[in-house]
Amino acid sequence: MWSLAAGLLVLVLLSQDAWCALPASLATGGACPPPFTKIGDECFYLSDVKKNWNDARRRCQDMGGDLAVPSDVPALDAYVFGKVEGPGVWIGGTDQYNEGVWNYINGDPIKAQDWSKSQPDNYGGREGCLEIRSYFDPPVNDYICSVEQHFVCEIEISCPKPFIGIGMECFYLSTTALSWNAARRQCQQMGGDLAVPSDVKALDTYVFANTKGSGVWIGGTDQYNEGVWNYINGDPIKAQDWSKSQPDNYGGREDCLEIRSYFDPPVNDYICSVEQHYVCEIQV
Ligand SMILES: [Ca+2]
Ligand SMILES: [Ca+2]
Ligand SMILES: [Ca+2]
Ligand SMILES: [Ca+2]
Repeated sequence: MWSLAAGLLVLVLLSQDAWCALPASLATGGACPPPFTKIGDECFYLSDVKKNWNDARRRCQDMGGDLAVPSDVPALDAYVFGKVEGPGVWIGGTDQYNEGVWNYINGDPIKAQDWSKSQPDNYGGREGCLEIRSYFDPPVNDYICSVEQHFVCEIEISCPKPFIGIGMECFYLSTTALSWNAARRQCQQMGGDLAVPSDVKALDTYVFANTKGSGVWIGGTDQYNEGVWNYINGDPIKAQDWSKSQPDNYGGREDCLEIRSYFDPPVNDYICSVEQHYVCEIQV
């Protein structure tokens, strides 16, 4: 009985708090999960099939996303109509439940400058769904929901607290200082590991805006194989991320990977036993 109650409590806590969705900022880099493509700082998928607006929305939701809410309509328009002829492609807006009230499906307003001239016009009294139209400029138009046409889905990643999204990755910057090995154990206890950032510069910007330390551990070491540097998941460390003349194994005793606030690029090998802040990453 106790375990059932505890389990329910955990479920309640998780659903209320720990797993609340944090939209990731893609502004500084990161990849989108396939088959989504990064456009600007968002992840979109242009369908290869045609569906009416409601079925299109369900298809996007089945993929873990929803119909697109583009922050940059002209950029999405350029992408879409480089791939399909159109003429119309569904995106995420509708007034079918509240005639004449237009917003994106997430509640965001539709920018006045994105609407095509004299749209939305609810033409024929039966246009309830949002599309971009190839020969309209600006391209946003209200159109007949039942028409089957291509559509654009969008996905956002969510990071479990206390992780935050940078690009398509979820990181946690520690509030305490530990040696590299202790830091790694701590990250693993949180369900992750030390960070393997796909965009070191983006992580660097975030980290040194949020900590005063000069060095911060990330996930790489040559302590088991001197001079052989990779991230702990086996990924190579990009040459352009290493600070000038690093790794230098200074004093013959630098075996752990850090980013350093006053190095640019920031990646450096440093003394594993030094206690400093660290960045964990969790896979989602
Ligand atoms: Ca309408
Ligand atoms: Ca219209
Ligand atoms: Ca070394
Ligand atoms: Ca060094």
